[in-house]
Amino acid sequence: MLPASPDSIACDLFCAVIDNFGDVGVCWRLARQLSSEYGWQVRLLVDDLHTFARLCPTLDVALDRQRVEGIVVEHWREPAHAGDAVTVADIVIEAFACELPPAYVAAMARRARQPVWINLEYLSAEDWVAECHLKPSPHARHALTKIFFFPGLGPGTGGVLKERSLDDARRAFEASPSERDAWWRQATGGPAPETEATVVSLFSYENPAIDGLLEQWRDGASPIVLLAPEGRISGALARFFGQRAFHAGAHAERGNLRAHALGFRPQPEFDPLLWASDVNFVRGEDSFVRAQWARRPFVWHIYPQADAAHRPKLDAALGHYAAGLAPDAQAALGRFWHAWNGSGTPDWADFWGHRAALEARAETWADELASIGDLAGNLAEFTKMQLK
Ligand code: TRH
Repeated sequence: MLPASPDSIACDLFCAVIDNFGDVGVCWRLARQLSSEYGWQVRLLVDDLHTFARLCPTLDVALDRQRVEGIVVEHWREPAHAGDAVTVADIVIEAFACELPPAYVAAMARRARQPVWINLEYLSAEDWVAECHLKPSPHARHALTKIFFFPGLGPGTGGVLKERSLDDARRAFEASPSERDAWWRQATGGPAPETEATVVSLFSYENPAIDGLLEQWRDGASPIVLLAPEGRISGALARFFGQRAFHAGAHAERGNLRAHALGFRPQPEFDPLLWASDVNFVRGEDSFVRAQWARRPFVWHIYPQADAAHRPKLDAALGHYAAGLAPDAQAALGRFWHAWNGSGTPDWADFWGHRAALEARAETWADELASIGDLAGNLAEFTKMQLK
C-alpha cells in the first residue's frame, strides 16, 4: 500500500447492503483499490458488518470503527448516523443511491471547500448509461451538486473495477501447476481432475433450470466437475444428489457428473475459483465482472428485478459480449443465457459445442473491456479534475 501523505485525498464511501454480497462486494473492492493504487485515505461506512465479514473474515463485527487493510471501516448503524464525528472527506461516494445521513449532507454544505459528491450507480450495459455518466444533479436545498457515476461495458461509461495486479495474478496461477494443485487440494480435498473433464463453477441464485442441466451433465458423454460455492443454489444440488444438504466439503457423483461443495471464501480468493474452471456461472454484478476478467466463457444469472426490468440489461450485456462471435455461436450463447434466466430450457450440448469460439471471444472481449479504462482509475481521474 502507498503511504498516506498529509495531502493525500480523503474519501468517505457509504454502503447500504440491500441483499446478498454485491453491494458490499463492489464497495470493498473499490475501497481497497483506491487505497492501495491511488494512496487515498478511505473510510468505508457499511450498515451490515455480518455480510461484509463473509467477504473479509478479518473484520471484527463487534467494532464500531477499525482499520482493515489500510481502510477505516465504520459500522454505519442508523441511516441518520454518520460516524462519531461528522468530518467530511474530499470525495464522498454514496454507493447505489444509498441515502447519506442528513447531518452528513449538512456538514458537506458547511465545508469550506465543497467535496466532490459521487453517486456510484449499479452496472448496466445499456446504451443510455453513457449519456447519463457524469451528469450533475444539484441538491434541492444545499449548494451541493451530486455527480452520477455509471459503471458500464462500453466507451463513455465509468467502466468496471479491475486491479492493476489482476492479470499478473491470473497468469501466475495458470502457469504454476503447483499453485493450481494446491488450490484444488485446499478447495476440494483432492487433486486437479483429469484434463478431459470440463470444470464448471456455479455461483447462482435459486434457478429452476438447474435440474435439467444437472441431468444433462450426468448423462453427457464427457466428464463434468462442478465446483459449487455454498449458497442459494445448494438446496437444489442437495435434492438432485439425494443428500440432506450440500454444505462446504460435500461431494457427490452421478453418471459423468462429479460435484464439490466449496466454502464461501474471502473475496480475493474468489478469482482463483474462476481461473481453475473452464466455464463460470456467475451472478449479480461483481462476480459477473470477475468472470469477464477471468477470460473464460461464462454464463450470467442476472439479478432478477420486478417487471422483468433486468431483461433489457441482459440483452445489452449480450450485445457487447456476443458481438464478436460468429452468428451460430452468438445465437447459441444467447439461447443459453436466456434459458438460464428463465426463458427456455438450457441445452448444454448446443452451448458447449461452441467452446472454441467462446474461449476465443472471452479473450478478445476482456481486451475490449480493458480499453475503456477501469472504474477506480476513471473515478480517480475525474475527481482529480474536480479537485483542481
Ligand atoms: O451476491 P450478489 O447477488 O450481489 C448483488 C446484490 O444482490 C445486490 O443487491 C444486487 O444489486 C447486485 O448483486 C447486482 O452477486 P455479486 O454482485 O456477484 O456479489 C458476490 C460477491 O461475493 C462478489 O464480490 C464475489 C464474492 N464472493 C466471495 O467473496 N467469496 C465466494 O466464495 C463467493 C462465491 C463470492
